[in-house]
Amino acid sequence: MRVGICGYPGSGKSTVFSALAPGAHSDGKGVAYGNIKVPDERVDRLAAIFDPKKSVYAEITFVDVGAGGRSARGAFPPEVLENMRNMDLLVHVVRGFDNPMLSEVADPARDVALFHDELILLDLAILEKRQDRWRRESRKGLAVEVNDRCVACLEAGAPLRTLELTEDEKATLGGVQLISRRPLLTLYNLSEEAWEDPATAHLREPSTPEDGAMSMALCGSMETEIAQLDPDEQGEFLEALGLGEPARNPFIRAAYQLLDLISILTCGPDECRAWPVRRNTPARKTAGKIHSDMERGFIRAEVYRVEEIEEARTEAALKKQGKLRVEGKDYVVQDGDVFHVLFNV
Ligand SMILES: Nc1nc2c(ncn2[C@@H]2O[C@H](COP(=O)(O)OP(=O)(O)O)[C@@H](O)[C@H]2O)c(=O)[nH]1
Ligand SMILES: [Mg+2]
Repeated sequence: MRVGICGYPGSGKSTVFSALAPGAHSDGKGVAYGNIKVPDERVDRLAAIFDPKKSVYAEITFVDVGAGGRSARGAFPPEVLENMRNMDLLVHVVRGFDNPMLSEVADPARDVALFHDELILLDLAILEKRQDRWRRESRKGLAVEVNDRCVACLEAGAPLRTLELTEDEKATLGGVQLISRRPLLTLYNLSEEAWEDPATAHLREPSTPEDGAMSMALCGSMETEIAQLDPDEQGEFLEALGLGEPARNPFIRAAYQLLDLISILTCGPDECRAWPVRRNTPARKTAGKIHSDMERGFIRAEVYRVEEIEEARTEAALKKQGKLRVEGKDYVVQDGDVFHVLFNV
């Protein structure tokens, strides 16, 4: 799962990125990668019971797609677009502070509208070309219908993520990389003054996801300071600022939600671990995320919940109580399932 941090030059992408993914690295082409561990108290609770050699949290890869130099406002250079197209989720960092390097004052609504229009026009250019070609060829069929519907959606000013498509309809768009279909997290990067200003309350409150999009806010400069502190200092600092947690936590939760991810857990004497899985993934495919042999040789899965092992203390006791559920390959795994795969290769 790759989350792309994008936005106009000087909006604070690099700042936000380093605050959220400390220890990130760059590929030397101006693109930075970093993995963020997803905080998950269920891993800690399992570790308290199994006392494993290590605990491993689920990770998501974040990519600073770069701004590709000081481009004209409202136009991303091709190499940045290419990066953006390869992401599973786009995070649009919106400038909510006055940047002395830029002549324009901060205007989050303006940048959100520009970005929105830019994505729509990019997709429209691709789909109109297809439409023209297929009309010339008098082509008919589902692909043509879907393409026409997409064009109509974009012409009405709506991004493609708002268009509901069946699996068959989606398949007709197979290789076409449409950027407005990607889920979108709008991240308002506010100055400290703006952060404290009651007038920005509507930006700060994380919105409920709708049509694959949501928004939240952070204060990039404050988060950078927080990220540089030791864990215990962080707690004090957050408290002094009236923050319950660093912005990276709600940020990761938002990304998880928009990517439609859940976590399943595995445990044993070696490790207790959380694994990100797309919602509605069947057991056998889930097993393949852990190891390809487990998918190939899948026999069955044994499943229980964290609170059940906390009560029973051992898996043997769980089994005796009949709480170790046996599930087949088509069982749809649920968030927080502790999952053991029995397999044979
Ligand atoms: N006041 C303030 N300045 C910020 C904030 N975030 C970034 N900046 C500054 O804005 C400038 C551009 O930030 P940068 O992260 O390089 O932007 P990018 O071009 O989008 O990667 C830098 O001088 C940052 O120090 C913020 O939240 N508040
Ligand atoms: Mg940058």
